[in-house]
Amino acid sequence: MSGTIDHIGFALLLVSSIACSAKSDNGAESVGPAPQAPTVPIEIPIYSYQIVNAYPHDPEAFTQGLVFIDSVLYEGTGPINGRSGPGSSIRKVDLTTGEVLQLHLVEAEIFGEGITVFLNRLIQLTWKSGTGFTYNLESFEPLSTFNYATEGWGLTCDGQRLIMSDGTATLYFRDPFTFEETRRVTVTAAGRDIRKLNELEWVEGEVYANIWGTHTIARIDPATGRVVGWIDGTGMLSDEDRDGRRVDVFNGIAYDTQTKRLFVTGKWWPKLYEIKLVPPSP
Ligand SMILES: [Ca+2]
Repeated sequence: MSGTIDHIGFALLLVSSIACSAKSDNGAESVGPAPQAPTVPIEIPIYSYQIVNAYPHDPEAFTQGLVFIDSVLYEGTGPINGRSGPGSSIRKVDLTTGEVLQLHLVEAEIFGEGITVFLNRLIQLTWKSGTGFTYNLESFEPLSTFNYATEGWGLTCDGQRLIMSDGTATLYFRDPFTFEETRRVTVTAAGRDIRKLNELEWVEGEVYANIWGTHTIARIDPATGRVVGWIDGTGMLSDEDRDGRRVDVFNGIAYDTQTKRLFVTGKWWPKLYEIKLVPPSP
């Protein structure tokens, strides 16, 4: 979606057991026994990262979707100014140089959002138009459209199903041929809904999701919707790369299944990073 960085701290996402006193219906403090605590504490590991490689990234790209498949980086962008008007696109990008190798601009009134690839098609969501587009993966020739009732934010594919976010805490699973919804799941951490799920990536059986407005990626169990890990991307874009630049939120995750490389970037970021996750110290 559009907008500039707001400073929702990562701490807001660090959901842990919350101590609260029980209240009766009339608001009086209950003096009865405390609710049963879980027998196993809920601990969600927080991964940090190590930068393996830093590559140039088009600082005009308002990144909404990122996919790496068969050695090609595909990127979907929103309007150049991040709000409305022209510039939404799908593009093939040379990973190492950042050069845009192929570009398809969508109509100026369309706000491009997440993208994914299924078979020989690239699929693109739009923010508020309720319409998605499919393209020939090689030529970017438009093939068809489909409709949905929610906003469109992030999109990925597990090989059999499309998985979509709409800015809420819900992930929608859709048939990749008919685009019909087949199931949905609410994403939670320690029992609390995790909203503003944005760009998505299917990584080794989990869904990775940028949380809009934060430096955080959630690692989600697609079966239960539970967050099984956080990735704290704080500090990735250096002060030097931010200096004097217009940059927006951390957004864009791509995974190369062949080499197991993980790529991340952000809207208008001048860099795209290959990162390695660093588990928390025991
Ligand atoms: Ca992605």
